[in-house]
Amino acid sequence: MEPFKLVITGAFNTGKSTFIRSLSDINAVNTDKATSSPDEQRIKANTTVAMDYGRVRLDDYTLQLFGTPGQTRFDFMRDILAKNMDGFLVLVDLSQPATIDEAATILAQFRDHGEVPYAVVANKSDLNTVISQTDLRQQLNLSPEIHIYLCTATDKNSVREVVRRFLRDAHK
Ligand SMILES: Nc1nc2c(ncn2[C@@H]2O[C@H](COP(=O)(O)OP(=O)(O)O)[C@@H](O)[C@H]2O)c(=O)[nH]1
Ligand SMILES: [Mg+2]
Repeated sequence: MEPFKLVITGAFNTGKSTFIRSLSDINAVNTDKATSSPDEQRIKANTTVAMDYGRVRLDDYTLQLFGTPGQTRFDFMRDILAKNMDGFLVLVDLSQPATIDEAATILAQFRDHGEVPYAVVANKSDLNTVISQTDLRQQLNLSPEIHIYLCTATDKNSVREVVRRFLRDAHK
């Protein structure tokens, strides 16, 4: 079977690079550089500037994983990475409401790339959440058939389970 091209997107610091690192069978390719703005430096020292890349065999699938940069100034990379994708996951952090506004923008951008399966991943489920899944669904204006999966990207099993469920739900 052809590899399934899965794009992992979402706002700055939602856990995209971690998600790919946890899932990939190969050493994930990472393009993190030192963060440049003081606002970002307060949050983390490094940030993805071009892409993350990983690859994984999962059940009957071979997945190629592409992670996008989070900051809006790298928006153009999202369009490049979205070309010919077979599906995408948008990560949000329910303890950081701003990541949801950003997810709405990203969803709009990715939907323009054609009809492929997608889902929302509520990452960092080990942290306190300030927003409920119901509010998340409402804020993103998600139709009922779009799934929201809870995830802890630092936990390999959690990430594998999310992707398994996504593939299963996408191919129903
Ligand atoms: N507590 C917790 N921290 C996480 C989780 N996923 C990622 N992180 C942390 O969040 C920070 C940002 O992760 P990173 O993968 O660089 O985010 P990216 O900007 O979306 O690529 C890092 O410090 C990660 O260790 C999670 O599920 N739980
Ligand atoms: Mg990153």
